[in-house]
Amino acid sequence: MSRPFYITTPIYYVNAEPHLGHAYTTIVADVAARYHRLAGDQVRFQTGTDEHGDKIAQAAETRGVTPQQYADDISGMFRHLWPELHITNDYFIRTTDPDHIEVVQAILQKVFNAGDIYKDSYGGNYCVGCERFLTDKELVDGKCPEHDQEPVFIEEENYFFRMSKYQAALKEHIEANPDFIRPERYKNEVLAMLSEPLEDLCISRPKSRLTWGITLPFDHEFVTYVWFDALINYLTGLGWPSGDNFATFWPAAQHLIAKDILKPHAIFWPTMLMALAAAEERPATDYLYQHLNVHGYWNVDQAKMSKSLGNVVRPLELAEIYGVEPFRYFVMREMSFGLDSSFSEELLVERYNSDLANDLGNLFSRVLNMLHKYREGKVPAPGPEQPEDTALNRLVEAVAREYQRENNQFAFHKALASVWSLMGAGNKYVVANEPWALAKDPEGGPRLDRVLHTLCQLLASVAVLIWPVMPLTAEKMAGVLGLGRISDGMLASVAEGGLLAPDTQTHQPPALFPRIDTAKVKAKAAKAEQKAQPAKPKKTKKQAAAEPPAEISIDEFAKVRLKVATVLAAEPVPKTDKLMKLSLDAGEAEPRTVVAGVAQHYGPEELVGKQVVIVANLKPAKLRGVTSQGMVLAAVDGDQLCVVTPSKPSKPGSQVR
Ligand code: ME8
Repeated sequence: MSRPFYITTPIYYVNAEPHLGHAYTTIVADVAARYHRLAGDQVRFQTGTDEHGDKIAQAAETRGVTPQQYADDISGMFRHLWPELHITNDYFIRTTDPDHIEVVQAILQKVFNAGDIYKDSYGGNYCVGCERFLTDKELVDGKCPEHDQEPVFIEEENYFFRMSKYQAALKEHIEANPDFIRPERYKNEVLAMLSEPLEDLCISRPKSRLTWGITLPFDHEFVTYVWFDALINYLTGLGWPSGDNFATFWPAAQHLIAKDILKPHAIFWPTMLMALAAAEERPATDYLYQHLNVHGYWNVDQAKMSKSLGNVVRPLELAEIYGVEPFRYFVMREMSFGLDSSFSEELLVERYNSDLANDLGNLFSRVLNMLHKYREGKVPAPGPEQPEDTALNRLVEAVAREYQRENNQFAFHKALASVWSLMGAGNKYVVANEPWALAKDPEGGPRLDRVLHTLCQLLASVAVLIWPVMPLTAEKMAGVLGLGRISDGMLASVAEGGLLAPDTQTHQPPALFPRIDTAKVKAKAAKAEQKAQPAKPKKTKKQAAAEPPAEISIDEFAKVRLKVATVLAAEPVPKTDKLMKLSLDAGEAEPRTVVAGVAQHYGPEELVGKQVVIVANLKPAKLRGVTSQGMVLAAVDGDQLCVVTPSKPSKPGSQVR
């Protein structure tokens, strides 16, 4: 029977370009969607972008464009990235879509009319990064631990959602439905949050402070809080409050997020849904989602991915070098769903060579080459069955069951490990049965038929099972095996066995995953970098400095991000007499370190407190073991050097144009 399945990703903020983290979540959602299609379920998969709020308004201002222009630009990057990664979302939502604005206002009005939204005055610590007020308990050393930033104290009149009213009911629901939030560690985290009294949620911002948001329908002086706006996207995309999609898919809703946004999804959202149900005089279960699936964080080479560290992993760059499918396979196999994982290109290459080139690629070409050599590429009718054939067939059935069990619980890494156990078993079976010896044995014909038949069936099963993760590879395998297209609902046939009819004509196998020569990859990357920067005739440093620069266009100049920064600390870099290590406040979440060649012209005490102008988007570089994240501008007159400073004190982070 076809069951509905609705899967969503977070809608991503448009204040940053898509990176590995966004790609991972969206690939997981895609694998879940494809897996359910393969299982014959009726699937809807939604992703999109979150476009209102302080963060976006600030990012747009830094770029000197309107928030809408800015949002259009970055939202477009997300929208266009997904097909490149073979993502098959059915819908892409933007919180600036007119229908979404209408839905948010309608829900606000309903909850307000029911008395669950009220006006009050509130003072609290607001973190711009989180876009919410933080409780004292959440602060670590007075800072937001997520953004390592001191919150700003804000006191003002605002509207509040009576979240506390639903605390007990939510706790009860989670306890009665242990897989409402999964894996379990996150359920426990949420129950721990709920063991303390919940405060009501501030859900508005006065327009005097923020205009980039949805106006409250009952008070036009305010816009709604970004989370109240964003979470509702999951309903808007289905056409709430009516229509077929809403009726079919909302009862089967599952959300997918990383641990960073657990609280909004596990506490704000279900209590909002309970309030909506109460306003409509319906049971809460009519509105509560089925599961919240929470994954861990990707770190890069053991560190948190961040722009300032310059270690942001761009999915398309990897996909271009290694192929989209190996990239999808790697992230799905490498990360244990729910736990953090560390990304490195070396690990990707290792997995590619061992799992894809060796295990899968070799077994595939080995079996098909034998089939062509001994049976003209035709799948033979099976000869009599022996215990080891039965054992291998049983293993395929068992793997198909385990695969479903693990995938249904979002343990995709386990499902893949289980499929890969078939490759090991297949190879062992080849070695044990020695088809090459059977081919020489005049009596070996029926046994060889059985062995080749069993191996072909195994490969056909593998092709179907890997389809959600590597659809093109799966289709290629299916084409070569004469299985035809892999279609919705095909999963059931794997457990039943016999995907290939006797006499099916197969084709010569292509090399599915040619081994990667790591040295070649490095050379290719270096070449690509060279290509990106047109070769210039080599000049001595002096020549270069003496020559006037060629003309540049305004667009080229616009690529250089110049900012005002205040020197927080300065110290000479050991073992050099020119370099000074500066810690700068450039109006960002964390201070920046910049190494400047000013030590012969300034003492540290002359620099601390001074304002300087920096090139903020210069690629980080290591100077004498210190990573420098930018460059300080200075006027050079012969041997004299003086740093450039704004003529009036300016806010750190101000753009210099
Ligand atoms: O929070 N590892 O948007 P966002 C794994 N707009 N996943 C990561 C990651 C990492 N290092 N970094 C980001 C928002 N992600 C809100 C959501 S939903 C109603 C509103 C992924 O752009 C992961 O899915 O900050 C995480 O939850 C999400 O990006 C946060 O995206």
